[in-house]
Amino acid sequence: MYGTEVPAYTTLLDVSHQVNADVVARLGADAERLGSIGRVTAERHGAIRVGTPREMAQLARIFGAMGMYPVGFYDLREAASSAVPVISTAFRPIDAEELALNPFRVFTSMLAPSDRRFFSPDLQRRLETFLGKRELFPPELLRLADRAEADGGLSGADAERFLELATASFELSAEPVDRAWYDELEAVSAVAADIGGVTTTHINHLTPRVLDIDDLYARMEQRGIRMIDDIQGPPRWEGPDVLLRQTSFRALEEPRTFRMPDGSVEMGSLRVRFGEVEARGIALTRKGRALYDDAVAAADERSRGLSAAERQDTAREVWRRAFPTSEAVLAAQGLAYFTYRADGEDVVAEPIVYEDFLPRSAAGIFQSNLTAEGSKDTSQEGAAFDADWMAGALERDLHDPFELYARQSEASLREVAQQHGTTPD
Ligand code: OOG
Ligand code: NI
Repeated sequence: MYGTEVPAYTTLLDVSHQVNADVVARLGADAERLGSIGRVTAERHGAIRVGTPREMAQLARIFGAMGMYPVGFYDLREAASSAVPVISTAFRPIDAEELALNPFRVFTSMLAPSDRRFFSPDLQRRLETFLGKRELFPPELLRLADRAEADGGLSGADAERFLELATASFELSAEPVDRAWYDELEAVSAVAADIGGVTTTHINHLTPRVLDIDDLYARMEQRGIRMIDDIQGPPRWEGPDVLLRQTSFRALEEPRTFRMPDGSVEMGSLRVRFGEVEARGIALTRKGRALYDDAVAAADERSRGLSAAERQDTAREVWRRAFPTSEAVLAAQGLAYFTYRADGEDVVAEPIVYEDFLPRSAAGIFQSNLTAEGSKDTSQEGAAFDADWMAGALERDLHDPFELYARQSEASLREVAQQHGTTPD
């Protein structure tokens, strides 16, 4: 569906597959250290944006039917240079075997109309009225979702129906867009208009995973596709890949119909949807993450006014000073998560791949479709939202990514200890 709606996505998939095949040809088994080529080829994340806690809770039921649960809390309103009026979580499988079968995550954002930095009380009221009237997901879909989750699956015909209704809910609607309402919201924030300016939701992007994101970036530019200025996240360097590196191409113009203030219908276009690609590295512990956040801040500080190439060089220097250049030292210093397995008398460490997102990259990715900066009143306080609030809105547990990685690592250690007839300390 998404490839039909956004043909450039199909190009991105083609180039991703070429890049991955070349890396495997070049590096052999080493290329698969952070995931089998089968998994990496199938792997995607998507992004969906909704307007209300009720819509978020409904999405949680639909993803729950597919074994995908909310993990992590991201506040994109805080990103210094690129704030967007949303708070987010990501739906994904939470155990390693499930992830191997279904390597799919959906970054899911909810609009925050109560945030005074973006919305006046009057606009908040009209926005909430508009959102309160729309129905994104048909009751039949939600009923099937609940049954799937309760029973651990659906019969063939019901499963087909569930997929049909779910897919249709995320299709770009042909309904005319109210021009005046959309424009009013867009003056505040393009993301607010994308979410609250229309009566439906849609896939915002789908993101394949590549094994060499620098190569992909260069190949897309060679094809004449304009990418955003930077690859977000850590620089390319000789040490281990950690967390997440992401980049995207700019949102493309898509034809849409508009209802004008005089009641007439006109053809026009919107730039909302784009293509993103990512490379994944090792999950960092809280201690490793603190090191990462400090390194990002230091690289930023030293990069002001520099070109994209110079920024990468600067970040690389900062990284060399901050991060160990081997997995073994990452493990020894408790900076990253590993699983362990017994190999004869030896214990072998294998990196745990980072399955989540980074608020700063996410804010940067949101900018891919912000053609114009909206207006934001920085003298105002933001409304308080946190992980507990999100769990309440979703009416289910919100998993902490650090805890999930730590549990996986500890479980593997217990198994090794059992095989060696000792108990771990
Ligand atoms: C989500 C942006 C965040 C990522 O990969 O960090 C994201 C959006 O644009 O709705 O997808
Ligand atoms: Ni994304």
